[in-house]
Amino acid sequence: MNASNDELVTHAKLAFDQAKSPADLENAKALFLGKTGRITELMKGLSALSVEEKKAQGALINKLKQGIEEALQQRRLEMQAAELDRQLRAEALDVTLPGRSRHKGGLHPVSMTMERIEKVFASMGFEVAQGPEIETDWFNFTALNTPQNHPARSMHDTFYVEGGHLLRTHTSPMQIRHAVQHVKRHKSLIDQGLSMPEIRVIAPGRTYRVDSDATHSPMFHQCEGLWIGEQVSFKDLKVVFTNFCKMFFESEDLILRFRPSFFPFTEPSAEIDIQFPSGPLAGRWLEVAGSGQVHPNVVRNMGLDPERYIGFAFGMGPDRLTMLRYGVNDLRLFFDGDLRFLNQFQ
Ligand code: 2NL
Repeated sequence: MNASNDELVTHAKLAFDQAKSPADLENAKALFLGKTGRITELMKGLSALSVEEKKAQGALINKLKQGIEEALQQRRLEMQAAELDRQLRAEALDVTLPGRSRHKGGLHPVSMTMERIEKVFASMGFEVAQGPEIETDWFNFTALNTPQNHPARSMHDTFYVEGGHLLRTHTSPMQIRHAVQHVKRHKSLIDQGLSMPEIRVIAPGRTYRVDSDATHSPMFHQCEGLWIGEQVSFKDLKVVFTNFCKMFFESEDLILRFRPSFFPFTEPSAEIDIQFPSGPLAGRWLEVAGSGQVHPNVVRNMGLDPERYIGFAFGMGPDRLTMLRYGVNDLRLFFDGDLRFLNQFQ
């Protein structure tokens, strides 16, 4: 044993301190404690010594080994502490920073109109139908008495998808589906010749047409209504729709006009116009809906006898109603998603 051996622990400490990572440290450890490390070399040297000297030197080497192992362990702990410190710093929160504000969401103005329409019609006993936006030719056109050669069925007017399906061009298919279900549900009553409960439903939702300008969007909204029974007349249509307009526009001060028109699914048919005698919209007739007595062919396609069941239907555009209610002049503003516009309705 000589001076350089005495300094072995100091050298090891230095090497361990210089290690920058746990991998470095393992390499440094091998230099001293590994198979060909300094301590092992010293051990090998013992074999040439006498028993007495082996004992003395062996004890010394063990002490060196212990010293090196302690230095190693100390450095390991140091590294762990440094790593923990680094992690804590990386994850540290500066609690003095201002918080991130959360933007409050809100309903789209057209959704507000849809909810308003649903509420008003619910107050008059109407259910709300649901149904698919991708429809069959039968539910969208054929069941609604729209002939094969009708322009609404052309490629220029309707979005066709694969498999003979199409994007619904109105919400009427939901009402046909609803009516068919209703008739199924009451089949035993009907088969016995008894009176079926009336169908009273509205169908709000998205609809699609090949059309795009300041007043037409390829996707737009519609809300239709249907009332079928044995005594339902045009007078009921007038009452229901007048009530609706007064409740929707929150005004008793408006007049309605039913102007003769044509739709394949109703006969007779009428456009419904309203006029406000006062206020910002005063003096102009505003088209708000199409309507009519449900065509006998359509009643038959619901599974009902048109000699016994009769009723009315109407269809309106919630996008346009929203424009009227809030004085918006470009339909496209509803679908651009510009928050400067949308936030004004919150
Ligand atoms: C319009 C025209 C209308 C209907 C929709 C309808 C639905 C069934 C049976 C018969 Cl299930 N008719 N819907 C009737 C007349 C007019 O809408 O211009 N809407 C904006």
